Amino acid sequence: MQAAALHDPHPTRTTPRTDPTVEDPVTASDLIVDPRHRTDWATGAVLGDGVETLERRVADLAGVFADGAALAALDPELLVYRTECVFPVPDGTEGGLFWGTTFIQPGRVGEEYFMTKGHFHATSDRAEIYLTYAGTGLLVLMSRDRTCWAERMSVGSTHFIPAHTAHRTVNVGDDILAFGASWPSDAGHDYASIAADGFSARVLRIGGRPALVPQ
Ligand code: M6P
Ligand code: ZN
Repeated sequence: MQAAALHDPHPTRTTPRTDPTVEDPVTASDLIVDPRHRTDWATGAVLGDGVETLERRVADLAGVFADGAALAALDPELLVYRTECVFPVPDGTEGGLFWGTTFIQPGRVGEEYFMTKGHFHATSDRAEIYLTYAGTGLLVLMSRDRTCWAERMSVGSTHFIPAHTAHRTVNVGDDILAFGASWPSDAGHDYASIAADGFSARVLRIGGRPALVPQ
């Protein structure tokens, strides 16, 4: 068929054409191909070509939690969170998207729940979307005037992170918190602002329950 030879939508494909877990109800055609990635809705695991993983352990998180002594008492190798992400275009590309899943372990540093470092976007006017696959958490948001608030995360909760808004996720449950994220490929991560000034509130266990506590 001539048309198929003219257009390969996935010229760099390395995965098999047929996913054995999915019944194919579609007529065989070179113009209809399998997706390059799949997400396991139960766990958030991202499967497919070129998924990049990143791990953040206790040793990587100095200065992030309020109680430095409690952090120092933990095994430096203890995993706090990790990501499985897809970067289909080079970092910094205007008009592209990145996506992936973040998995935060259950746990605390003193009375502060395990959480991500958190960041503004380096290109500050870029937004982001989150979608929870598993667990319970809080998405802590902070505007440039340092107003802090949080949204509850549970399976299916979907969150719009506006431009110019720092974001950090906190696992307040007893199981892994897994959430998907997608953000513009020219957003970048500004960790320095958070390292310098922090968020204006922290999620602490008070009376056995999580509370957003102004600092
Ligand atoms: C989400 C996205 C990523 C981010 C990750 C971990 O998946 O927002 O961009 O890297 O969470 O958060 P952080 O980079 O703040 O540690
Ligand atoms: Zn972001």
